[in-house]
Amino acid sequence: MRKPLIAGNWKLHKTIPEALDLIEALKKDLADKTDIEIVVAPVFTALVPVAQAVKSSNIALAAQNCYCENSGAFTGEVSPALLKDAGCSHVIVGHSERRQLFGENDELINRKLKAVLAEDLIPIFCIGETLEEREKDEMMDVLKRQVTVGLNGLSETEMFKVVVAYEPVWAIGTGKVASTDQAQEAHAFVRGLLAGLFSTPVAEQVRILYGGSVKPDNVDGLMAQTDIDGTLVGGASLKAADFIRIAR
Ligand code: G2H
Repeated sequence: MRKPLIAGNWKLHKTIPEALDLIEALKKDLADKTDIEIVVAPVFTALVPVAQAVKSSNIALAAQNCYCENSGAFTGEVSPALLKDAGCSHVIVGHSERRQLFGENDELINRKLKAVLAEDLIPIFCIGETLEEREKDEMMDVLKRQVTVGLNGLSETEMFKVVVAYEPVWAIGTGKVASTDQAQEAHAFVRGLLAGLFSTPVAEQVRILYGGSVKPDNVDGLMAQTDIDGTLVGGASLKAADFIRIAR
């Protein structure tokens, strides 16, 4: 019922020529893959050339971040309108690296989500607890706060467009993937939150991706879980062979 989505978050990696090499490899080997949605998120400077390269392919383009205003005196920021102009259809919002390294809080992330939706772009809304929060048994409180504040004020129609990504911070780039049970438990909890905050149809239709050290050798177990609808892949999305295997 929910079409799986696999997104590659290239983070701060790849020059334009490197990005184009990777995208050519993905286009070649994933052209027949129409039963899933494939999204890649290059650095800002590679968005326009990659947008040209994925035109008429089954690969969609995401930005890794944006600001919550479309124009004005906001030195160094990029807006949803400009990302759309560059060829993006998706934007990652609230990634834990933005939250932890750049001080983004739930309120700012909520404003960004609304700005992305106002441009008819699809937000990939990231949530997840830190190791300290998990060890203090606060995982559910943290996820509840992130979901409640992050999605505050969104209409049900807007919610159908949102993609949620659960990324436990302790599993990001560490090689420590959440067990399939841990991931399923968190995804089911988030789906329950969506039902309570919005409606059963929203909870049933919104895709919840798992992210955090997803690799070719752990993706099958994750994807077998009822509430895991795809993956947000960092490190393993930088190598064509790994990302292709994960997508397949
Ligand atoms: C989590 C993930 C992609 P990685 O940040 O968003 O990265 O797969 O390297 O843990």
